[in-house]
This record gives sequence, structure tokens and C-alpha cells, in this order.
Amino acid sequence: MRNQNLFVALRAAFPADLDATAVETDNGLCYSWRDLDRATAMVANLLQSLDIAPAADGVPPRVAAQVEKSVEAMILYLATLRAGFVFLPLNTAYQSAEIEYFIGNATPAVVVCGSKNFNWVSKIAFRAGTRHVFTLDDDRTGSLLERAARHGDQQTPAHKGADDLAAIVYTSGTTGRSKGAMLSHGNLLSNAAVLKDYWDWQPGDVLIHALPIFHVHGLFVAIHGALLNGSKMLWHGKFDPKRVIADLPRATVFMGVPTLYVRMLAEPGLTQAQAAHMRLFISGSAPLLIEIFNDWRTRAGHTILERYGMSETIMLTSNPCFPDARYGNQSERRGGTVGFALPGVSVRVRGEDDGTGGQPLPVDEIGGIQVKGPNVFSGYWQMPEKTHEEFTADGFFKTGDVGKLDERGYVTIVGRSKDLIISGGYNVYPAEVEGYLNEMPGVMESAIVGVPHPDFGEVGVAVVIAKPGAHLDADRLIAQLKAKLANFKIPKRCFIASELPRNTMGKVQKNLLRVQYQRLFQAA
Ligand code: MLC
Ligand code: AMP
Repeated sequence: MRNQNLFVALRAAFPADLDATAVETDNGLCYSWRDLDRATAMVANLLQSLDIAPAADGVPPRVAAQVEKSVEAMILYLATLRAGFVFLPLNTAYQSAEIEYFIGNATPAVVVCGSKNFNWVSKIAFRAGTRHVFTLDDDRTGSLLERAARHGDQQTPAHKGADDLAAIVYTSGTTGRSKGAMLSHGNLLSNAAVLKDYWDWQPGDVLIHALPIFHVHGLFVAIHGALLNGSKMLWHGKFDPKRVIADLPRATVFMGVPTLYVRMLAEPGLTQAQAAHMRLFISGSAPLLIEIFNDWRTRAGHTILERYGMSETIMLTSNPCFPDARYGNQSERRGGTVGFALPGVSVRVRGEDDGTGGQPLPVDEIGGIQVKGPNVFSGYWQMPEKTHEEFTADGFFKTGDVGKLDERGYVTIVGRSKDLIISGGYNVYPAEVEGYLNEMPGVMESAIVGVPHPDFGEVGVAVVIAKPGAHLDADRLIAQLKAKLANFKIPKRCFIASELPRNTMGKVQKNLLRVQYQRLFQAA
């Protein structure tokens, strides 16, 4: 049977000239395609040489990585695929309680972390039974590379079937517990192949990669897109609007969350002349305001292509690059929509879930967005009940997003049924943060709502009620939260109130809080 290891497909797309530049970094380093091939072989050989007991359940060993963005971090991801192990990306903002949960839940055989975090991360890892903890820093140092340097630069990629597990991506949960979305080699490859076609990747394309590589957008959509096309990447360690704008004349494709577009629009250097060489600007991970879509057209002279995805499904809809033959010649990119179901992917909108997955709705009616296709994950890691709950009887995944489908096939997202805030493209589940707040001394209860923010799109605002007789200080609560949770999850403001608005059933009326605070950041 053909080897369906995703790495094999990516490697097969490398250009014939292996000495050409594959990645150029913003600190002046160049990596050739040969470098990527050799380095991934060395790291894969290292992983395969480790003393790891075979798991009773047959699931390949997991490699958890909480490392700063670097080309070597990408090499670690590719090497993990190559070795046939399972990759577990972790945001560098996560604090010890969060890391403890992920490592305890996924029980990785290998953990890779920044050297400054080695002490606490290795303690957590060893306690959870992980035997191999390596370091990797963004200056090409760390024990991972030292050890890999002792291994050969030839390696035969592990044989994989399409359904074999390639990565586990944790998404926070509405109940506070994070769930690991299990993605297979087939999920990732089929999605990358569809996008290559749908976004019309061209032989000379050059991608500006300025997103973090701990999540679906930067790790899969951007990296797979470039590699599967044999395209060079201009690699930005951290997003800096001026530096991205400076690189536009050397690039053709850019992918960003809306905040990146907002920040670039604030730069006088963004002009049509500067963006003239670009072919495609893609936005996703959070709603793109129509004003930003329009401003970008005027200032940069390009129509942003907005697409919609999630950790569980990778990309499910997209506006087209050119009018989509399936929908007629009027099917242009349309602001305020997330486009059409990708080829091979079924997207539908259903009514209130009555246990059957919801009734079909007429066009333009608002309901729950559901999806089925080769891109959709197989389930949550070790959570069969949760997985069962999230799928309909006929195999559609309930996204938790609320939207509509018009008669032309465009999908528009109008909200979410899940209590989720998307801040600067990162997901924040209020239930998780409220859980931490509620445990703090003197706190009786709390509610966190998302409100509009000019930079991050949406941010969390906390309303906290004190226990009788307790005195709470909002700044102290925020400081205490910062010690426990990733920084992007911290509410931007905290208010101490005497009570939370409730309906007759006693349920907190978050909609009223949202209205109360919706203008909080308007003048910011
Ligand atoms: C940083 N901060 C944020 C934040 N990012 N606050 C809220 N939301 C965010 N997203 C806060 C920090 O806590 C800190 O606050 C201050 O901003 C400065 O931190 P920083 O790290 O210097 O910020 P910056 O580099 O400016 O980062 C902003 C950003 C980053 C927009 C560049 O958040 C980012 O790269 N976002 C992209 C996320 C992404 O890739 N999402 C894809 C998910 S995949 P303080 O108080 O500590 O100083 C997905 C599926 C799909 O959703 O469809 O793609
Ligand atoms: P994540 O769990 O990080 O993968 O985030 C997935 C969620 O991001 C989706 O369920 C949507 O709510 C949201 N999302 C992704 N792309 C878009 C988009 N283009 N517009 C609105 N929301 C989006």
C-alpha cells in the first residue's frame, strides 16, 4: 500500500533544485530544501532511536513541543511526521497549570521546551511519565539539535495510512477542560491538497509566514501550503507590521488573522505600490470586519480572501481565488462571508439540535453550522463521549458556530453557540477563566464576556462578585490570573459588582453584560 505519510507528500513537492532557498528568516538565515530534508531526517532518526516502550493501544508516541517559533521548530514538526510519531503543538503563552494538563492528558513520550522553562516543564513531564525532555531555543541551540547532530541525514519516512494519527491539537472546552482534536495524515494532506488548488498556488509563489506555529493557521495552513507547492517562505519570528510590509515586494501570498490586517492598515507604508507584487491576501481564524475588508481594498489594492476553519476540521469553507465554477461566474470573493464549502467538503446549516442533529433549514435561515468531509478529525483524544456528542448520527461535526447559507452557496458566520471569545485569533473559553477566578479567595462567582476591541477584534471583560464580607481588588485578581493562565486569556478589564444579571431560570444573562460593556474599548 502507498505510504500516506503527510511528510512523504510534502517532501515529494520539494523542487528539483534542492539547493534553492526554502526558507529565509527575518534575521538573515537561509535554509535550502536540502537543509530541510537533512535536518528532518536527523531529528527523525533521533526520535526513532529513543528508548520508548510500545504503547498497548498501538497509538504512536506523542511529541509535545512548547517552543518559540523558529525554523528548527518547524523542522521538529516535520521530523515528527517523518518518524511516524504524533505532534502536539503547545502555545508558548501556556503556564504551568495548562502545560500540566496537556502533558498529563496526552502522555507524550517526548517533550521539547525552551531552555528557560526546562526546570519546571521537565518536572511536570517526568512526573507524568515522560522519559525524554529536550530543549530547543529560537537561536538554533538546545539539546534536541545537539543530540540530532549525532544522527545520520538519511531516513526512510515511516509508513502511514491516511487514517493514522499525525497531530493532536488542543482546543479549550466550554466546560473548562481542553480537548485534544485528533488529526490524521489524511485529514491534513487532503485539506492541504484542496487548498493548493482552490487558492491557485503558483510555481513562483513566495509566502510571508508571520503567524505563530502552535495552531492550525500557522502550522498547517501556512506551512503545508508553501511546502506542498515547493514555495519559499519569508519567515518572521514575530509579527511586526512594518517588517511584513517591507517584505511585500518580495512575496506573493500572505496569511493573517484580522488583527494583523488591522495593524498593517495603521502603517503609512502600506500602499498599493508596496503591495503590487502580491497575488493573494488570506484572512481567517476570527471574523474580518467589513470595514477592514474595504479599507484593505483601497489601501493595498487587493481583495482579502476570507476563509473559515477550526482545529477539528482544518479549513472547511473559503472564498474563491477566482469565480468558483461550481457556483457560476458571479461567485467572487465576498466580504462579510467565509465563502463556499471547499471542494469535497459538505457544509450545512441545521436548526436547534433536537437529538437528531437538527432539522434542515431553508436558505438564509440562521442555524448551527455542521461539516463532513475528509478534513474532519476523528474525535477528541480519550474523550469518546464528548466526541459522540459533537457528531450527528449521519456523521456531521457540529462546529458550534452559528451561521447561514445563501442561495448562491456562500456561508456567513453570524455568531457562536459555544461560549467562546476569539481575541486576536486566539480562542478564550470564558468557562476556563471563570473557573480560575471562582477559586480565588473572596470570590463568590464571576462572568466573562467578549466585547468589541479595535485591535484584537474581541477581548474578555470580567465581572466578579465578592463573597459576603470579602473585599476584592480587581487589579489583584488580574495579577493572580496572570500567574496561572496564558496571557491572551486574561480579561482586559475586571469589574467588581454586587450581582450578576440572571433570568427567571437563574441563568446568568451574559447578553446583558455584553450590551453593558460593548463600548468599553470604543475610544481606545
Ligand atoms: C497578545 N496579547 C493578547 C493577544 N496576543 N491579548 C489578547 N488576545 C491576543 N491574541 C496581549 C498579551 O497578553 C500582552 O498583554 C500584550 O498583548 C503583548 O503581548 P505580545 O505577545 O507582545 O503581543 P503581540 O506580539 O502583539 O501579539 C498579538 C498577535 C498575536 C495578534 C500578533 O496574538 C497573534 O499572533 N495572534 C494570532 C493567533 C493565531 O495564529 N491564531 C490561529 C488559531 S487557528 P500583557 O498585559 O501581558 O502585556 C484557528 C483556526 C483557523 O483559529 O481558522 O485558523
Ligand atoms: P480554533 O478552535 O482555534 O481552531 O478556532 C476555531 C474557531 O475560529 C471557529 O469555530 C470559528 O468560531 C472561528 N473562526 C475561524 N475562522 C473564522 C472566520 N473566518 N470568521 C469567523 N470566525 C472564524
